Amino acid sequence: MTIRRHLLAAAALALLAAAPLAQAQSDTVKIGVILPMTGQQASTGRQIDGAIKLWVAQNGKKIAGKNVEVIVKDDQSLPDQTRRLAQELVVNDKVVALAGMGITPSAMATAPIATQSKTPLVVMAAATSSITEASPFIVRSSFTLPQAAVGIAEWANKNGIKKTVTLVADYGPGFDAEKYFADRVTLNGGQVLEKLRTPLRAPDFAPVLQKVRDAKPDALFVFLPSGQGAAFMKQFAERGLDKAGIRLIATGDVTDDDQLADMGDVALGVVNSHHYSAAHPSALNKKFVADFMAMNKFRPNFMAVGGYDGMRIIYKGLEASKGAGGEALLAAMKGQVFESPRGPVLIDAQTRDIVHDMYIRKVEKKDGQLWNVEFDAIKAMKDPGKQK
Ligand code: VNL
Repeated sequence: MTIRRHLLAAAALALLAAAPLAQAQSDTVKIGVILPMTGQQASTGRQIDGAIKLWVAQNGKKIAGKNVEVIVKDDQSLPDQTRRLAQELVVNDKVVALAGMGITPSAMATAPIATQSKTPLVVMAAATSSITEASPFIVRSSFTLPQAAVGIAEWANKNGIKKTVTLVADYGPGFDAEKYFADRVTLNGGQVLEKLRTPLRAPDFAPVLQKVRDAKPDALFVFLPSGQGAAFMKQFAERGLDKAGIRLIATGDVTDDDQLADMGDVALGVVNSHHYSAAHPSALNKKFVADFMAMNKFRPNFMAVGGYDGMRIIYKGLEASKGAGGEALLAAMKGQVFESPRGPVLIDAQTRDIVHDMYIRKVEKKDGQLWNVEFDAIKAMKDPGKQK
């Protein structure tokens, strides 16, 4: 009995203590960002975190008269952690929006929390097509693998590449890349000799590269998540596949701007497709790259742009909703049209997915540095994964 009374008193005290706090908090809108700041996908976390800092420095911490607070949590790209952190951010911190999501399994683990709590979740990195279908509260600022894979498949068909082998990371975005590349090249008369996969965690490229060598395709198509490109390129060169006349084509995840400088000349001439290049020749992008590098001391990649644009979607959404979350914020995120450092962008109101230009690029050296130089584009591309 005494214990019970004691507990009740403690609970009442806690509530009392929370009341003025809750009031003070109503002047603050919180945004909860979950990123892999450590572990295998740390480069993605570092890029998005750098972009968020830049966005806040440029756009301030006040929206509709309220203070904005961005809370960044590290999930080490472990989906159980992502889910736990999302729950804490919603229940304890009362965030109006969730954001981040370095890999597809993290986004999938968080989707039910977004739905149940009616909290908009802005996916800034993960890129499996089906993510936006996992919750009506998900909005995507990154891209989709079907968008990237179809772009390079069409280029291959038009450029005399007949026989291909595919190599992808063995999970959601890899399955999308493999399927949409293979479907498109075969539709246009090309051939896929073999479909190879490597594990997301600690991949070993040696055995699959031997299989590629034996299959003797005209080209190898590769998708690997951001951060694995440099290790892959090194092995591709060490095993002499470039010398064996096997052309390398890829999604831009592999020729990641963040790692391109470390890849060396093996990357030269690699044709790939993606939605963002640090060399995109617009005034807005030049300013974005210069400001990002001045602040963070490294080159922004496509992950940084997903983070930057995701903040734009949240900020403009909150301006329209006057700081409210839930359905009001979600509605204000849908249908946004704006110029991104990547080019023109639309958040499709129906699918909540991103519509943008998909560029065909070639790795070239300029002023001693490697860049993805855009030379063609498929304009205003919707996610082919949604057009079933
Ligand atoms: C994903 C897709 C992750 C593309 C990536 O890098 C990437 C994903 C971490 O959906 O998990 O480049």
